[in-house]
Amino acid sequence: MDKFPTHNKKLKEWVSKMAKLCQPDSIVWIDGSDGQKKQLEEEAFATDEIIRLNQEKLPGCVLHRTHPNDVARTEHLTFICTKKKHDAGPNNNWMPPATGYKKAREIFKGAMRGRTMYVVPFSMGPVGSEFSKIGVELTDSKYVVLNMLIMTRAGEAVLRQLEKEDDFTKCLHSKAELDVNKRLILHFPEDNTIWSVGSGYGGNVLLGKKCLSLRIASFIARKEQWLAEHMLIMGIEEPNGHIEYIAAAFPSACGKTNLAMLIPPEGLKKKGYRIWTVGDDIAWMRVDSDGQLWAINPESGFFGVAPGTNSDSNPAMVETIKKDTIFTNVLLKPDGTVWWEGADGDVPNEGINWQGKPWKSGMKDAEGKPVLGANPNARFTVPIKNCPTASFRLEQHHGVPISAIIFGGRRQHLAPLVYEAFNWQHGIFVGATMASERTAAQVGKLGEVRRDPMAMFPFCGYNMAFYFRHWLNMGKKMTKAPKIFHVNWFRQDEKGKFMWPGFRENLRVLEWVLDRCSNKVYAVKTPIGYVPQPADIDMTGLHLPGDTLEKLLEVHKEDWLRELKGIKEFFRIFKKDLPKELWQEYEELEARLKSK
Ligand code: OXD
Ligand code: MN
Repeated sequence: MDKFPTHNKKLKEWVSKMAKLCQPDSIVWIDGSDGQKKQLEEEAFATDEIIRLNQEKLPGCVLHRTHPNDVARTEHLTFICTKKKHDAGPNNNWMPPATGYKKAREIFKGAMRGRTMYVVPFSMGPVGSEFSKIGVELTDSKYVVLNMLIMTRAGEAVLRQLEKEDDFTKCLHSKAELDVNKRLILHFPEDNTIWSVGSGYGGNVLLGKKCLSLRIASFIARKEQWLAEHMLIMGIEEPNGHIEYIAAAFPSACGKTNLAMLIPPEGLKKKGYRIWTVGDDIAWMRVDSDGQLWAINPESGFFGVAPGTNSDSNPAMVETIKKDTIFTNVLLKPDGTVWWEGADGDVPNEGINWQGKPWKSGMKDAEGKPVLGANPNARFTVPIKNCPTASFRLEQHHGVPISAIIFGGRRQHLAPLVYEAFNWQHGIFVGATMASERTAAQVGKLGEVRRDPMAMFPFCGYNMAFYFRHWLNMGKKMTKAPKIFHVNWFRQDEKGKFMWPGFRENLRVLEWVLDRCSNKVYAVKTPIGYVPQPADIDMTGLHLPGDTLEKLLEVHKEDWLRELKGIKEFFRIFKKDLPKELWQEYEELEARLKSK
């Protein structure tokens, strides 16, 4: 057995036990040094696990391709293993812990033979902050180690912290055979343990992200009275230097990353706003002694979707990924740079596509469908500190105070551009009834509504009815709770055209949100909440035809009455567990919609 660079008995025993199960040829402890990272990269280049990109044009950048059957999170293979099924709730796949361990043990047994087991001690949040949680991931993938070194604070400093505190999430990962039939992503919140086997895709294997920071953390957060949320965090600096911070939850692929680092539109530039990015995916929030909600981003990197990222949709990200980036499943160009559908510049004539096959622009498959250069879920992994809008408070142990919480979804007609909840309890109802409609880009019935409360439906590590109760309770702990809003960037006109340009123009809506937080503007009371008066949205430099803005803000009672049916159906899946306050909000909304 290799030497242990730790005195932590629990850690030593666990690593030994897992090594006995997986039988790696050797064990390497990750110290977080540049030298060790370089060595890992060299080894991975030698086996083509990663490919070195053009170092003049993309310094420090590499490319990785995952197995073609392993390109996204596999929710149907993701389980919460609690003793009681009721604790996992109707929102999760469930297995008893003993069954989960048994099934996965079969796959883990000997899975690391001929491989190295890397021990990655990592901290979610600044090392030593009261907000932070420690995990240790054991993995046989160099790609995972290299990603963890970006996405988390990993290495020596965390081991030192583990000499002071004993508590850590035990994360075990093996690629095993990358066989979809032998793939499981198991969470054991009662044991603070995650076992992931048979996958090499980020969301399934970077265990600090969705698995620890959302599923396990949400379970812990309920016990410890804080919130672990699928939210971006951004600061909006006014010309006088004052910065207000907001947290916002949107379902996956609704533009959180773009919003978190937006560059003000031309028309608003003269006002002197600056955006500071704290995080693009996850927020951990606590009530402090001042009665306010304070947030940190537990991650230290972005794991963003490449397709569609360009100088229009996200100029700050285009800058960010010019160096030190791991690209996954994008097109490799002949000059050793990369491309994806919706990237800047011309479509390249040729390259090697995400499956490692020769590719030519305009190529069609046997059925006449376009062959993509990049996988639609192709990603980049990059340190937040590369981002020109990175907040100077990223390393502050205390985080940032949150003035507003924004929920959002993708609704073609129903929801207006923005509205404000009447109060905390009503805001929880707004979050709990969040939904998105399927677009042509997704498999399934067009326009079908998928409920995704607080954007946490795939990530809440326990019964979501208890989660709603927890949110309601958190409101009572605050003397100055954030105001809650809902936005919809995706309303369409009769012809199916988006009415709002989105992207950087969204700052106009955030400006109204902040004005409401500081009681600067009046709003119109409607049955669903407070809606802006059109004149209060600054439209300088943005011309929308005719009465588009008025239309974007309209509340159609008939549509909302229809929506109530969907809400009722959804609430019913939680049976008696659903907090009565949410039914009360439902009834009050119905009454408001039915009154003249
Ligand atoms: C997601 C992600 O799927 O952030 O939500 O990757
Ligand atoms: Mn996400």
